[in-house]
Amino acid sequence: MEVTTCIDGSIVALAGGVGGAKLAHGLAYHIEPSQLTIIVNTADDFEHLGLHISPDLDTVMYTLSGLNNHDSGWGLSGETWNFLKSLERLGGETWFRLGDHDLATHVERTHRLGSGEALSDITSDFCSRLGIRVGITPMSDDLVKTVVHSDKGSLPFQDYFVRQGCEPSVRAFKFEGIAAARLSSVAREALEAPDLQAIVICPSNPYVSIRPILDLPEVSDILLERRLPIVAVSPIVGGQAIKGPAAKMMKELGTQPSCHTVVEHYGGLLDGIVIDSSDSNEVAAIEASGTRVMLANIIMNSMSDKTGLAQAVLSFALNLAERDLD
Ligand code: FO1
Repeated sequence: MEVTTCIDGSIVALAGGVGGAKLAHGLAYHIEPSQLTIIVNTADDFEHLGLHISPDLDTVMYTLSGLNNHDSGWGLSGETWNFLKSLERLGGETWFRLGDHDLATHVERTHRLGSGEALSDITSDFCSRLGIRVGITPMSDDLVKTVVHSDKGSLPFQDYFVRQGCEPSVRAFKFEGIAAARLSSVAREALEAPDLQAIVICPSNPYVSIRPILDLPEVSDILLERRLPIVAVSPIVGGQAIKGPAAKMMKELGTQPSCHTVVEHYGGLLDGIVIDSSDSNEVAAIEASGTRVMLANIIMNSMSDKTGLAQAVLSFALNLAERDLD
């Protein structure tokens, strides 16, 4: 991975699945590998067919290693589905699609967890074996489980998201285990690093991908203590989610799908937000609430979209640091 921007210090990115992985991929292009840590949501991890699945960690890991499936965003490119077909023949559960190659990740991870290895150590070993040099770490080595409270009752996250295709109307989200969960040590070190320059909140779902990371008890303490620019990229463009159910969730939770709603969700945490140039009509209202806005092309279809957006986010964050936080 080529490093093109000279950043005098380290950067932490908070990420969920596909959108987060894309921006993280762009950031990795500009930052020395040892200076970038991506803290990934694990509240949508679950056990399936006896396997521990960490969907967001795998999406980030596959994307940064260039192995990801570009169409779906999750899983591996060139995947085959023999395991799933054979499972179906035996009457097994096939609603969660595990490809043959992807299966190896879950089997090996589950095996190592069973031998007592921590999820963060397994992740860092997988990353180095896949040639990834930036830090990718789960938010926690402790189990946190997202439960979706909906008009169809309380649902485990993957049941809501994949099995029911985000069809139920959401009322609230609970992150079981969050109060007792500790940050992974790699995540803690990155957030406490003396040379940390900025925290980037990737364009992931604010409710179910970023919120669990922010709700870890230690994270709120660290963010309050450190006077560092926190900059988000909107997952919403033109009132629609770039991918996934974020806009649908906003409506169901009684708000308008907009970049402003993203800022309000983060409740004063953000120093800046990057929104799409087509949403310039939102600038005044967001800035009136005290958050600086940068306009950019935030839809990432190509590698140059990813690196271009990452470059814009980094200069915005570093500029905010110089101007406001001295
Ligand atoms: N998402 C789907 O919509 N359907 C699937 O069958 C599916 C399988 C899957 C397998 C492994 C993996 O790592 C991710 C997978 N995802 C699937 C993605 C996924 O669960 C969600 O995108 C995230 O949890 C939300 O960030």
